Amino acid sequence: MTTLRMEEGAHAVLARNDRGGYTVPTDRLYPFQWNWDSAFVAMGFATFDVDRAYRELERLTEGQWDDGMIPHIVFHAPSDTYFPGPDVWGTRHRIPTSGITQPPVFGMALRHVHEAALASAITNAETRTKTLFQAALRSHRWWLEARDPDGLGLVSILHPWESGSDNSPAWDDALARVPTSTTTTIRRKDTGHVDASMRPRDEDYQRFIHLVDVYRDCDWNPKRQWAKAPFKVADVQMTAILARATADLMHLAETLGTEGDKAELAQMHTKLQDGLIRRWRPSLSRFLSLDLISGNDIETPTQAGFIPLVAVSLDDAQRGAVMAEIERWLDRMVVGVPSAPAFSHAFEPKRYWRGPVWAVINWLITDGLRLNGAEDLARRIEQTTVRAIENAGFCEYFDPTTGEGLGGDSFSWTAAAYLVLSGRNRLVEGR
Ligand code: 9WN
Repeated sequence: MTTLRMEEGAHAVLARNDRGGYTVPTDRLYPFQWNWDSAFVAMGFATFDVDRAYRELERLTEGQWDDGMIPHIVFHAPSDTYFPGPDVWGTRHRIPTSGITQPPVFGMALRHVHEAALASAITNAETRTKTLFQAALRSHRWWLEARDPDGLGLVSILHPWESGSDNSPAWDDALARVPTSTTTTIRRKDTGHVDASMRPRDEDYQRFIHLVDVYRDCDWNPKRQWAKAPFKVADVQMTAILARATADLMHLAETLGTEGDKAELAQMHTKLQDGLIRRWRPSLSRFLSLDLISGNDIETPTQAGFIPLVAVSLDDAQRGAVMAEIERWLDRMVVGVPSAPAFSHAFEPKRYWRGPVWAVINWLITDGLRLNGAEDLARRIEQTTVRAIENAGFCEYFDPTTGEGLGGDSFSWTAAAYLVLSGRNRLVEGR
């Protein structure tokens, strides 16, 4: 299919998943607004409809809590095709939301949308960006206060769903400590939409819901949750996204923020960068997350180890080592970067976050490679990602060994990734 037809297809996916100013990740499997999905989707919209891109972010902030947290799901309208729904979360915001969060791609998206607005000269852009900038700043403050109370310069997840890489082998040891008992009755819906062999196991769901039960019993109070959390991981992927988003807010603050905003953001940024730099492990050529309950480094190889490239400048030795390591992960793969490498004992090429490739993860990794001067490798990864989508369609994720499309189909963030990544490569190739 030609790039033009594919772009039309991507627009059609976004139109089909539009529920009135916000986009569901895909019909039925994920029938609400998800936090980081919407941030990527806003960047996709920005390639052809800047007003709609703003709407996506604005509708997400309808779910923002008074303490600044932007929840991982906003339940704008009821649906019975997903578990756990609002009744399980039992939160008390103006509109129903989940009680946990997701990677703060929001700030990255805001800069992207704002720049697209400047290029297309739409009206009210500055006012809209300023309002969203304040929402982002409040959410970043929440991150540092609620999720780095000890000042490590690393923010923690209290639930694997917060990472966005729910079923990652990186969480296996930490999650194994979480009991499987639940007070909530588990009624999975996901395996009615997607083959169970691609999804987390029942035992994982029991632990996921145990955590929800614990935090609901804390009334979703951040301090009580921090004290009670049976799962607490200082995550380098989350911290890197927060640091990158902070840098993007700093950029916006140059023209739209106060001196106070600028100073506050600069302080956050330095703290997060310092925290990340301390997580580099030369012997593994990756950055490692830290299990705050056991005190151990999480050495299990996953894509998260490369995400800090979006936020830190590597020295020459680090850059060479990371590039060689990514090449090793790409070896014999039809499409990379896999979420776990084929040489890992945990590798399952079709199961959620245990091997498959996500287009949005490649978007982050290639941004990071570019920021660190690895243009050729970035372009190669982007091109294989674009080709995988052209061959298999706008699937949720891809088997790295075959390129087969898996999970949900007509997926919003894959459509957004296509629009952004194919656009970049067209510019390079002059297609
Ligand atoms: C739980 C929506 C979301 C993504 C996550 C992905 C998956 C949900 C689930 O779908 O998570 O949040 O029920 O499996 O892991 O990254 O945001 O697309």
